[in-house]
Amino acid sequence: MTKPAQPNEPIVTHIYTADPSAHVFEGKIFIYPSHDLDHEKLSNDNGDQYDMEDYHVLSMDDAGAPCVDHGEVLHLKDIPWASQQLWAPDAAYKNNTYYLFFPARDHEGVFRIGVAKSSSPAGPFTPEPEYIPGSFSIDPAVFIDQDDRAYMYFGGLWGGQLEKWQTGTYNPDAEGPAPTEPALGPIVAELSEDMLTFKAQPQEISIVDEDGNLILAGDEERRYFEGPWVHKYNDYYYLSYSTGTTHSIVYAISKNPMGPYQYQGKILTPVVGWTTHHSIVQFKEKWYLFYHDSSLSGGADNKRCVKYTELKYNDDGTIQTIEPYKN
Ligand code: FUB
Repeated sequence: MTKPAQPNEPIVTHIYTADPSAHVFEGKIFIYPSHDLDHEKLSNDNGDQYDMEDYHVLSMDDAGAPCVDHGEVLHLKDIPWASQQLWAPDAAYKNNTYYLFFPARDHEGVFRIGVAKSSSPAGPFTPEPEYIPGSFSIDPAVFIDQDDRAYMYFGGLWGGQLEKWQTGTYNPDAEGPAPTEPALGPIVAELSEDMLTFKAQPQEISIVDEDGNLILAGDEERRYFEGPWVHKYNDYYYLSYSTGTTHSIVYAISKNPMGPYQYQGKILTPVVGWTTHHSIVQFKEKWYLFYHDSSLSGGADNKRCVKYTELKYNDDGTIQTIEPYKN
């Protein structure tokens, strides 16, 4: 790939990519996306059409530089505990090691979260033989705080099975809360020093409105659906996520990484395709939103492409809403 990666354009076009987790490692922007396959699968609310089998790592020397594909860095066949669907991953650096965190269905069809290790941000990654004990659902995002404590945020409704874990154990028949009940929040767990296990039982994060009331399940413009991401700006933790059925990326802030978080507003308006999924990263004084849409495939929900654009804050710390198709 030699063409510069322009804002709001696919950063690569030779493969379909989605769910970008961007980080600055070794002075470059590294992107850890899902790798969508060019196949026609039954499309349903369970997410069967997202039947991915491997991960590629991408990198850019700078915003606007060509995007390099470092090739396949991990394949389903090499993960002993996983049976299918390698969904949205994330990466982190600690202990002189790069960690790739990823969800997949285990051999019982239950989503779990695994970890793989590498000495390079570009992989290849070697998976641990078992998933992280006590992990469940999808979309891991790992945030390492200034004090070096690492937190994993995760969880997604519907195909991501979050509603099936409300009692703490997996119930395949469980439904989500009624529209007038509090929505399910994302889950957070602090990671152990070696990044391979949870330090304590995962706990649900509360997201409240401007009056301190929990956001309700029927409030689909604001309630949590999937794709959490946490970053820090001016001593506040920003939790951003997808609203799923209403297709926006929104955010909430807190003084504590475990919450509660107070809802603030919209970061990204709906994109082409059903899913929306993002990450936020600072690089050389500027902030960037990495996101995906389905424009490269002409709108196929399961054939997406990663894009990026600059993200701007107002003086009061709020984030300016991005409308990706408006100049
Ligand atoms: O890519 C599969 C799933 O679609 C992700 O895990 C979700 O966040 C959604 O983007």
